[in-house]
Amino acid sequence: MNRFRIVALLLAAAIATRSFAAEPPNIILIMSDDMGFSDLGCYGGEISTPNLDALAAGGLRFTQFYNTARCCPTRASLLTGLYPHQAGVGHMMADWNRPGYRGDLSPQSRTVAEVMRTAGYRTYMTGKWHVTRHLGDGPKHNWPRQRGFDRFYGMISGGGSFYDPYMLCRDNTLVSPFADPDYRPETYYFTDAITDHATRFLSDHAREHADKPFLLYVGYTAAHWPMHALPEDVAKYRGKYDAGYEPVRAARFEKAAKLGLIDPAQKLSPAPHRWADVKNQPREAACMEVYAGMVERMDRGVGRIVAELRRTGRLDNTLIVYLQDNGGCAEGMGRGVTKGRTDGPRAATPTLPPIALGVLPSGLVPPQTRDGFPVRQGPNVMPGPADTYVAYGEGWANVSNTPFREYKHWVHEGGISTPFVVHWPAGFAARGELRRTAGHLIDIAPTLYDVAGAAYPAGAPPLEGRSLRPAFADGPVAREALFWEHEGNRAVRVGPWKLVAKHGGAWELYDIGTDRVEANDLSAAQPDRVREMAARYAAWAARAQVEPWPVVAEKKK
Ligand SMILES: [Ca+2]
Repeated sequence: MNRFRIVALLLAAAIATRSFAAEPPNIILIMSDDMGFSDLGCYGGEISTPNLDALAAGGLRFTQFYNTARCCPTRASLLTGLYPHQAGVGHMMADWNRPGYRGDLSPQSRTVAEVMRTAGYRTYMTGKWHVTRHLGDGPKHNWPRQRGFDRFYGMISGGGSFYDPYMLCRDNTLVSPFADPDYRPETYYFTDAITDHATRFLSDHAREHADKPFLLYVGYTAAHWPMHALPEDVAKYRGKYDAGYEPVRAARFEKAAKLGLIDPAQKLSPAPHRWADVKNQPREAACMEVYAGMVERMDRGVGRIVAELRRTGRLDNTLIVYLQDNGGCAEGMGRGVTKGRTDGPRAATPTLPPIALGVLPSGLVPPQTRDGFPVRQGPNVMPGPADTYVAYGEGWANVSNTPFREYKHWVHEGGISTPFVVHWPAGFAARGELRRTAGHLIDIAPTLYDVAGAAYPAGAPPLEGRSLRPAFADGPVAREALFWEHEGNRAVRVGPWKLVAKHGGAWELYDIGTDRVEANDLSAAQPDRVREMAARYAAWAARAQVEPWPVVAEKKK
């Protein structure tokens, strides 16, 4: 046998082994911010989201996937596979010196990045972090690089201007968006900056680490307030929302039912506002036009990430997951008369001194733009540009959450229900199918460790969720119960049954299988079930470091 033949045989053997050994998939987690169940086209919405729709068509959509109703707790849970209080982030970023409420990821928890690294993965993150109270000059033990990510570009804090983001950071260094030698776009817009860095990390990976799998976590801030969108993105939606909430909600209901995502036998939840009662309808319609533009820009970013995977030959064996961190947001940021802020149109010329490009933004709601225009808030501000800072309001949040009740903060279905799109051509055969098994953020870490063959360290707090991999093949995912607590709003779900209460309110009992809009409270009819589920909730709350709301801060010694 000559040398060439031996080499050829060895090569053939290597190729054969390669094709039979299941290579661990690359993983991309994409999470968007403050969006509702029905915003995406593939979940019933009218907003154009062809790229996420394509992932859904080529993969799976879960119909009953849950988050934890708020930014920080969701991110803490996603990163650790624990309930948020167990990860030290039971509320937001304040430190109340109680184990469940440190405003900082617990040192005992292990992030997905830390664990996936031990399985040979390279780890990248772009976008919103929001799981530490230590911003700016504080200690960085809970910044992305210290919690397992090889590279990071994004926002350490939880929100800010899309044109001049607050606490913007590359790896371990805060940067001004306008004085960053490594990134000089023509127009700075945070959603694009997140996408540009995601694709940059992917192409660098293909060039420098082609032998390793990767984990990429993309935390878009679309479509969290402020309503900031580029004019060309808003233009497409001009006039589209002039008829108000009701027709959009009805159309979404009909489409989501047709897609099989909701049960048409159920009714829409009650609407909080009538369009006819809205005083400034042009401004209100503009809020949704801008929101839609923000979502579409984010979707285009997803398309660019997918294109980069395709270009580098990695699309087939990449597990892509898309979800949202909480339901549509009814917060009133900048919508009413706001002290010290200008309402109404912009002045013809700047009225304040400009801010040097190298200076870091001074806050979540900046007082002015770089070029000297005061940032306007109030009931007459038309949203979109950099010198405005308003939310889209309760009426549209209710539309986003069609057909469910309540919003971000609450643990009724409108607060905690999210689309969950899974795409992994090499991982399962199903295309465009729905999965009706309930799932929760706590399931994501175990799913990743399952598909990657990563070992979760024995000494770390036990994972709370289940691998969803059986559901990819339409099998069952066994579990006893799911739990929620945020600001005293609380819930437990066992099978189709959900026991839920608002802070200070009595338990309500619903059969989610037939009544996911939570219209028909069965608590009076089934007191035994209420008692049994309430006891389960109490046992979980005690185990998971949940404190009664409002949490009383423990004095520091
Ligand atoms: Ca959020």
